[in-house]
Amino acid sequence: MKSISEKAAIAFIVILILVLSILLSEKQVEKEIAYSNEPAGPFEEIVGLEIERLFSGNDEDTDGIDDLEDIIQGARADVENKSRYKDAYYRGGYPPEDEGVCTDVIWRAFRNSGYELKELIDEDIEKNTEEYKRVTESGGPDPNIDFRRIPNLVVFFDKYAVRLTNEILPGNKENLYQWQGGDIVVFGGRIKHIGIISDKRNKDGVPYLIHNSGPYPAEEDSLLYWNSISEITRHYRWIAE
Ligand SMILES: [Ca+2]
Repeated sequence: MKSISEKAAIAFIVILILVLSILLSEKQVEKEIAYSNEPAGPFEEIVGLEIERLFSGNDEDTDGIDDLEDIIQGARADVENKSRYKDAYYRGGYPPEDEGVCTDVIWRAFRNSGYELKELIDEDIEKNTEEYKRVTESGGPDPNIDFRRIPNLVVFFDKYAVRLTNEILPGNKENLYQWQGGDIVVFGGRIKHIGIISDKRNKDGVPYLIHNSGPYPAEEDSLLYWNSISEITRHYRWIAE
């Protein structure tokens, strides 16, 4: 049988252990709170890749805005206009303002920059019909639709625009500098498609795509996605001579 002093000593030790464990657990909570309240250091911030902007150096419609910027704004206007995707043939060539397909984003963007793409393409087709396989295969020029067909745009831009890399390397400044707002991109794989490159970029520096793949035109971070489903076969820049 333990004496009273022994019982008191055991009770004291038990209480001491309890007090110490409570103090230690409070210290741990304090430490965790302090850790979670720590401000993010400079290395934890997500900073987008800065890519220098490039311009054409030409202002065709003399509105004080560079051609490439005008092309972006014209494509963006089609997005804001919510032109419903509708693939149809129109007498006179131009679809109504509230309708369009991917190629309609292109001539609308160019019109905003001071270039009437339909006239330029129709004129070239008239002079050099044999160069346009899509035209010869359909029995000859048809100004009602020729400027809205991707194969014809490719022949035209191959001749009159600057061809650039089709490769996109996320995070690679040198590569992404070659992708500038106002450029034109053609997807020639499984799904034939065309769009305008935006001046807006994701955090890896990959530019957004302004295009109409239905139901409405959009400006979105989908350049790599589109390249994965229908590879890029052309990348152009319109530099007026
Ligand atoms: Ca301009």
